[in-house]
Amino acid sequence: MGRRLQTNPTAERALLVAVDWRNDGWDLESSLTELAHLAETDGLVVVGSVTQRLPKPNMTHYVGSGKLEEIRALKDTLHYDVVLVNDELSPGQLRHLEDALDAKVIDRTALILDIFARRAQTHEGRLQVELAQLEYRLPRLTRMWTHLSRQAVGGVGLRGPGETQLEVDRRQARRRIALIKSQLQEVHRHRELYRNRRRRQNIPVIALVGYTNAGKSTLLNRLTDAGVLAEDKLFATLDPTTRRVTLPSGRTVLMTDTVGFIHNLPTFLVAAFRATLEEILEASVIVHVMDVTHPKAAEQAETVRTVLEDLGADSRPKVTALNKIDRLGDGLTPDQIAADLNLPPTYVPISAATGAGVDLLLQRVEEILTEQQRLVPVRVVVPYSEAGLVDLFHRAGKVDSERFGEHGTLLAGHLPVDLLPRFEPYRETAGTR
Ligand SMILES: Nc1nc2c(ncn2[C@@H]2O[C@H](COP(=O)(O)OP(=O)(O)OP(=O)(O)O)[C@@H](O)[C@H]2O)c(=O)[nH]1
Ligand SMILES: [Mg+2]
Repeated sequence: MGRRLQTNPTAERALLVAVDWRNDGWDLESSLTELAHLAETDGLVVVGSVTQRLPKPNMTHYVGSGKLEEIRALKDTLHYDVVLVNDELSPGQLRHLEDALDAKVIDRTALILDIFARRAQTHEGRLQVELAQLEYRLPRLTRMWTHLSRQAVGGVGLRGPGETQLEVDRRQARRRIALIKSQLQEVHRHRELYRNRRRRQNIPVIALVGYTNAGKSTLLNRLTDAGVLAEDKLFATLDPTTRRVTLPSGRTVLMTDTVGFIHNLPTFLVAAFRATLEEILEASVIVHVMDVTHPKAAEQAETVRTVLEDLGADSRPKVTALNKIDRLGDGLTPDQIAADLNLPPTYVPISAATGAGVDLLLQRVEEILTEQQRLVPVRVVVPYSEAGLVDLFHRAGKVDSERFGEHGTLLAGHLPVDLLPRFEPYRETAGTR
């Protein structure tokens, strides 16, 4: 399983530990390969793996006691420094496991957070990661405290793990969380201003979404000289990048590359990145980039669908880019893959690496945009509290008549298809005049 890069002698040695208990379509092997890939991305060297089939993880130390012994014994032969657990552990499991193994234990969530912390470059990205880290650590502060006292470091504040100190730590963490949240609000206010400006300019936004490592950044780089970091690592991109792209007709759109998705992404992490991900909701078209050469392509696509649904973006028009076709061996065609995946016919096979199919993809995007901008007749009564919508109607549509009624501004005219949902609550029905 997994690649075992043994190049860096100072790198920490990690033992992967996984309980096989989920029935979500991911076999243990693929799940472990992904964990190994995450570990390598974080600079660890994977020295082995231990697995166990259980109906569900052991409440106390994740694996059963026999396995626990086995893992402990492996320390003498594998000399691991870190035990990497394939699930998110409860604070209790984490503590018991560390005590039993006398080794550093990192769960999948902490590993992903660690990678995120390395990747975050923008002010917003850093704040989001710190928020997620604090929320992850808050319930686990007890562990960190006993950990320190066990090492008998001594010194200030370490003379006996009193409840008081623990409370101080928790209070500090909560205060910091509140502070970060208010700073993030400020950042989002700015983002909103920027978004409004963008809306006024009426430049359509195309969002690249997909599982981590699918090739989103490579595609953006292919289409522009974005210079976004693209590499065979998970979560290479954390901060969104937006670039202008020219479509075949010469028309300009904005294309945004965002953080990749992964299965079993902890909900608080999605929550921390929500604002960034909500950029996707602004998109006129979503391009779902898939790595068709991945053995778990179908499960990855399912993850992407679920996250989009959580974000409320599942109704946006979507094109699926079946990427990395240059790596498809003989025999398997993109059409067969699409059929296996039950994809709607709006897919385009591409290679972001060679550029094959990319023009067709842009053409497809353009067709959707054109359809969205098709004008349809509409009558609405916009409440006076929603003056912005009246403005939008004038800007983006064609107004035939405008009246000021008891319930709001009555507008009749034509609107582009993609704006209809925003006016839906105010579509005129009998009796609202
Ligand atoms: N052979 C081949 N490799 C590709 C193609 N597109 C991307 N890759 C490789 O796949 C790896 C991941 O590409 P990225 O563009 O970083 O993927 P991403 O979707 O941005 O990943 P994250 O930012 O981690 O979510 C890199 O090693 C790319 O070189 C392709 O069309 N063909
Ligand atoms: Mg990327």
